[in-house]
Amino acid sequence: MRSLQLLGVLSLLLVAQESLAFKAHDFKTCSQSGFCRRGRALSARAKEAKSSWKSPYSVDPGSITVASDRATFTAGVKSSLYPDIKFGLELRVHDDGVVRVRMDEVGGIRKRYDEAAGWALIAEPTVSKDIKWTSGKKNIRAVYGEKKENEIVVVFEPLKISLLRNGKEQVVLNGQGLLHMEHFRTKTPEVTHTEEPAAQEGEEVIANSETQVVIKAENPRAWFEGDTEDDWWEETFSSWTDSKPKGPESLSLDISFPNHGTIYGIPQHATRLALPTTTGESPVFSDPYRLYNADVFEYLASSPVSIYGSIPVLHAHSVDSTVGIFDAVASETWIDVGRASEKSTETHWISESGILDLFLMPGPTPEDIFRQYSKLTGTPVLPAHWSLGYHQCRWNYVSSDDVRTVQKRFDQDDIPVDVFWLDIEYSEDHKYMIWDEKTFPDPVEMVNDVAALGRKMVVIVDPHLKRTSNYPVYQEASERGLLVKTKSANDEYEGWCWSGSSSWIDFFNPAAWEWWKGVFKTQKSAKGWSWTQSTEAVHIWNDMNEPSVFNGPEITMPKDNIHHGGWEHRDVHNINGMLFSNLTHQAVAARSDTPKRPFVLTRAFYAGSQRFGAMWTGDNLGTWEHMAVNVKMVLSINIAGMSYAGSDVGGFFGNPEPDMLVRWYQVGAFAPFFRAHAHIDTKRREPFLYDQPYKGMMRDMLRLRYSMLPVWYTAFRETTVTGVPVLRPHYVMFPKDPRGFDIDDQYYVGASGLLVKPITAKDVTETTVYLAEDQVYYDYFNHFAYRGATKGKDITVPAALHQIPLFIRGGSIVPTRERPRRSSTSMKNDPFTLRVALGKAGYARGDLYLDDGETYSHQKGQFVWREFIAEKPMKKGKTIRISSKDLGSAKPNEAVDGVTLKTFNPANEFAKSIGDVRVEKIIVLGITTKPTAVRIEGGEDLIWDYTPGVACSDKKEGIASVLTIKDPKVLITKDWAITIQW
Ligand code: NBV
Repeated sequence: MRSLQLLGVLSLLLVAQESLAFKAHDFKTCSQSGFCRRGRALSARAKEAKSSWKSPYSVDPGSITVASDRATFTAGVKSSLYPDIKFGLELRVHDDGVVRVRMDEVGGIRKRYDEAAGWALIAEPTVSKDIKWTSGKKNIRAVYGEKKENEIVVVFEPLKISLLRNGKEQVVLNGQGLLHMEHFRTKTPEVTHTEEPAAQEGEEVIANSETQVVIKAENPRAWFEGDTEDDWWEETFSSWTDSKPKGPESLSLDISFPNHGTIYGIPQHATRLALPTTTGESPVFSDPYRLYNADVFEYLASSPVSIYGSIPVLHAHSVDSTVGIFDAVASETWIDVGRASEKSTETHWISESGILDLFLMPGPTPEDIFRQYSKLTGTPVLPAHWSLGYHQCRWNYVSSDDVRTVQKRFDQDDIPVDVFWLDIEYSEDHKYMIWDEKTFPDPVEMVNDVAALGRKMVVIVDPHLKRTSNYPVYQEASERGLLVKTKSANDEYEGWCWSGSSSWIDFFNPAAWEWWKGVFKTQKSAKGWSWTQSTEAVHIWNDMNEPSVFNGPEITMPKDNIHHGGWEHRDVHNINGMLFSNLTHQAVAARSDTPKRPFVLTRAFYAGSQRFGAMWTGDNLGTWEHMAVNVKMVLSINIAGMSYAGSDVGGFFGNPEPDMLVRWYQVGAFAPFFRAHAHIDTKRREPFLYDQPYKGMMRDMLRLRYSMLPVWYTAFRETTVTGVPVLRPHYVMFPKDPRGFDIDDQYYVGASGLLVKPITAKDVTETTVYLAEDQVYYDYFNHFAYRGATKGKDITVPAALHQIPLFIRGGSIVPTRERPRRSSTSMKNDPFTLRVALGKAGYARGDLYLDDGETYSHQKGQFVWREFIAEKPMKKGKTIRISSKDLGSAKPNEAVDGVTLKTFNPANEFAKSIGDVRVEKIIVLGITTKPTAVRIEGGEDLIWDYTPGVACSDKKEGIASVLTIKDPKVLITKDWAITIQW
């Protein structure tokens, strides 16, 4: 009986996978997507027409109205092609210099979707108080900024919008005349789809890919719109037909960066961090980058094809300027990237629907862009501390005893782990939250057994609900009318997914929100079904939320499905997945009396998703190229605001050889989110299953990660305040160094000074690492001091299988906790080690942030935030002073996560709870000669030893001198100073 059921499950899996298997023809290319084809054709006509091309759009100067806030103006816009159609343009300058440009059709026969920004933004931005628009005959302009360095100019005819800094163009909209907002229209009788069209006099037959359309031969708009009503009213792809009841409504816009040769962003694509071109002489990719959240089976390792998530944010970068744009659009969008010259980039954005709602971020540095972008869409949430540990997942741990055994094996081998995960097979018939009693007869006890050792569980909850009367979650959603509807707007949409015939909750419907929160309550509730077979140690994994629909067009929902408010799925597609993780995050937070920080992993995401948890790069392959591109993808998602990211360690598909798995643990240990995961068909590959030396190498990497949890947590603190990402690529660290612009295989971890280059190729024994500055860099493990150069320098470093190239930048102090433990929770009272990596001038600094790691008490001032400084005190002779002081009091409002404290009490309850925690060791790298004494300032002499070697100020390279202070007798929460004397 059991085996028959198992066979059933397996055959369902096979069928599902068969229908999912990546074949290029499962997903549209630009030429198969009507509006993208139209957009590219428009740009081709413009190119061909060269200088005679003129945008038909212009501002009506008489219509300009400056609002009472003085920062906003509105104006009427017309297209000479359609004199009767009215468009409205609105520009406003925010208090941080960001310019918001909105354009919509006015008084049209329908309304364009205008709510994308509403879901992405944290609040309505405040406008600048010192803007003065000056309107002339040809343009309207405003000069602003602290030094009046910024200028925004709107030229009336043809419409062109430019953002300048110090007179230099930074961002130009419609400079190439590709702006086109297709207005709503009624299907005209002469446009008919016929099987065998007969041409009448004055008409010709034009064939497009799928249909044949008869149109009037003389079409004065053809120079701009093309000759055919190409897929205006209906579109077919493979066996699907999109009914397109609203007709054409796409939006095309060229956005140029005349002084920026490199661009980054618009994740998610499997490609380099610095985006390769898609147009021009010899484009790297022939299709534009696509943003259309999609479950792409076995995605390619180098491709502009859209995958699970979309963040329409782009950075344009050059040695003297970084600017950014955020295009708040939720519909399918394609972006062409071309280089006008080595130092100038042209992009062309083509979206299927929605208004134009574009934010121009003036920079001028990458850090400014992060600040400006996170002021709009929020900073990442501070994760629970335990969630920065190691996560062990596979599809699937098959029973509660399996989970217990895996936990035991980790402990037997002293391998640290914090979280065990359950994939879809825990559930009965894929009815999520309903345990399969045969295999998980005692779920609460199982979770308690895991929690008893200080660990958590993450359980998958997919968005597809099995349509069956014995699934209360579906039943309630259906009865309350909370499900996405078909195009008729009356019937529940039914699609096929893991649970067979399924429906999807419409999270655009506010009525779904409270109900979903109720579902996650662990106590019985009178209001509806709740997950009583769960505990507060259970956190949630939201997969398949693109949404993935096995039998849908492009493995997702039909675009003409209807959401709350009557919007079509096409209008909201890229936001849909974010709402699922948003509400799950809220639901998990709301289930406990003392709210605890939820952990929610999402596969689909949008701008703003950083507020709700972590993402991962989906179903990667166990190949070296996927390992390499996943590092770049995690960097890309970091600079787009979502720091909490990682990829499946080991590769989801395939059975990695042990050496590959070791390298993958190195990649994972230096990703913000560190989870091993594997497909159901793969062999088990938990680290304890391997022979030496591999097992030891993986354990070492895991222990290294755990020792560095203070670094990760401190880096996350910073991103919750500044938005500067946890992983920082070279252009972020050294924006003026062009040699670093293309580097995406090495990066820095927060402001810690750690520089890492994970090895992502087989049989490597050494590698080159680029040092962008004249500074000393110490090998983390053997203390070899390398010396960079002002113009940058490549160094060759050892990188055998057990080694990950990891360096401390001179000038940094890195706090770690080095006692091997079985999980992060057992480290709460562990002592710290400080690595003081003296910079070339003999100075170093670092910081450390700690709190209880799981509640929100840090927002009420329950935290410890310390600054460590090593310096030569002036006029005090030959001394180095290493000190620790409280940072929270200095910057209470900048401490963490939306804290608005006026004062901060360094002796708060949390600080007291770790009052005994010591610094157990201080390692000082690069002092010049052997000291004569090391003592606590104003106190006793300390025990130390010294190995001579290269000093921080030396030009020569070699093993650095190391001073080890064994038990400095200082506490982590207290102020102290230690002097090293000669
Ligand atoms: O739930 C099963 C898998 C999951 O393991 C994986 O991580 C997700 O990305 N899921 C996709 C569905 C099917 C994959 C073939």
